[in-house]
Amino acid sequence: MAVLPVDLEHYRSVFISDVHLGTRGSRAEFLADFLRRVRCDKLYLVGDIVDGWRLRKSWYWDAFHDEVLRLILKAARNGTEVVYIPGNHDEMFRAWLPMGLEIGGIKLREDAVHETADGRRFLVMHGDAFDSVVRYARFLAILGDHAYTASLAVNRWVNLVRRRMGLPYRSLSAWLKRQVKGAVMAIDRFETALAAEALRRGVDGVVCGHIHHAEMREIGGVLYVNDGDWVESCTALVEHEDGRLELIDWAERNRLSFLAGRSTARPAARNEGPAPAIVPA
Ligand SMILES: [Mn+2]
Repeated sequence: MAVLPVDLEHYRSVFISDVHLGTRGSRAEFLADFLRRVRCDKLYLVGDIVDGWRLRKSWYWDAFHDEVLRLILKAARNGTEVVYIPGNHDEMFRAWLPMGLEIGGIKLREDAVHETADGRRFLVMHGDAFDSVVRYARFLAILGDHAYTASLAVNRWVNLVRRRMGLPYRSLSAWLKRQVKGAVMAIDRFETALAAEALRRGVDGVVCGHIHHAEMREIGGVLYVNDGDWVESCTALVEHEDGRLELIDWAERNRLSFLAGRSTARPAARNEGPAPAIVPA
């Protein structure tokens, strides 16, 4: 391994997903920071990197979105093996899978099997194929207690209005509580379904994304790993030289604030190039 400048980190492999480039929600500036400071032998893009659904409605693209693509292409050029596994938001690339397409050194794959340095085999897939088990709005699980607390206040107002209209009392907070519980159960079903798929394929674990919920835990004898997202959190899965897997929260580690106003400044040291080809006319 080459000696790196002090501020660069090297990993055997890196897994990221759910970046949703092309939407305002994408924390592309944080991901660009991550990609600038991390080097790896293998980079897995585990789906929903570009949000193609939004191509039909609104499209958001700034210099940081540009920077993310530029850094990924640069990594591929500099010897990182880049594997792109499309998700449901970038499913337009799935149509090209049978071609075995390779763009700018980036290999397009439906899924992959990654072998760690310590010999464990992991199925790598986005995970939306198991959507049927996720029936609840995922965000409710994240809101959790806050939603419940907020609902108590809303509940008072709703029922005040209902009483004035001569309608019977209805507990909104009880309804919300059921929804949150349902969402937590849905996440659990998703995780269990992916672990079962790993078991079915005879591998030691699974690495996926899709539900924006970073996690690493053993389920039924296999290791379930979700690399999280770059919208609600800034998480990546890394594999150390010895094969050890670790979830990294880039925002937390670097004290990057989600509350800080989104910088409109263009990233430094960036060459003004043509707009990316995927920007619609
Ligand atoms: Mn997805």
